[in-house]
Amino acid sequence: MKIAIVHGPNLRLLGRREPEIYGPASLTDVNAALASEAQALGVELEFFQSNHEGEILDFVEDASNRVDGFVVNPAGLTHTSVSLRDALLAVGRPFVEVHLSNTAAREPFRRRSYLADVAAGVVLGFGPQSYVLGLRGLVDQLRGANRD
Ligand code: CA2
Repeated sequence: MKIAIVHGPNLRLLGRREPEIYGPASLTDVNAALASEAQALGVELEFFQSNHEGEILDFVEDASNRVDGFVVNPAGLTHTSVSLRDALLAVGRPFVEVHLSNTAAREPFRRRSYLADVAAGVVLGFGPQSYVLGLRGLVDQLRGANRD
């Protein structure tokens, strides 16, 4: 099983700016935590980060031919991007939306997500662990562990 991890705009700044909101871990640290969890789960990962919406849409389309699902932190695109929603729906692979911060407890505009209602699940507010929990949930679901 292979899962793509998608980091949206500005997430490469992690650990270097606004640690009071996003914590001290860098994007490399987040990816290392995911790689370790993936090894324990016996799944393969592919990582992608871009500051450009179109590049993310192209990646989702291309990667959908080789991955079983996506763990996505859409960053600011969460609150704006009908196109990312359309791309994720179009490729027909399950995805989990994850956020480092608890977006429900921040500015009102961060409460709206264009992706949450079509996601397999959403994890908010646990820092890098949000990604790890999202990966676990997605893999469980793909393996059928959550079927009624
Ligand atoms: O909490 C999250 O993971 C967010 O997706 C982060 C986005 C924000 O727009 C969402 O509302 C919630 C911001 C990503 C920018 O990342 C930075 C990291 C460090 C310093 C500055 C920006």
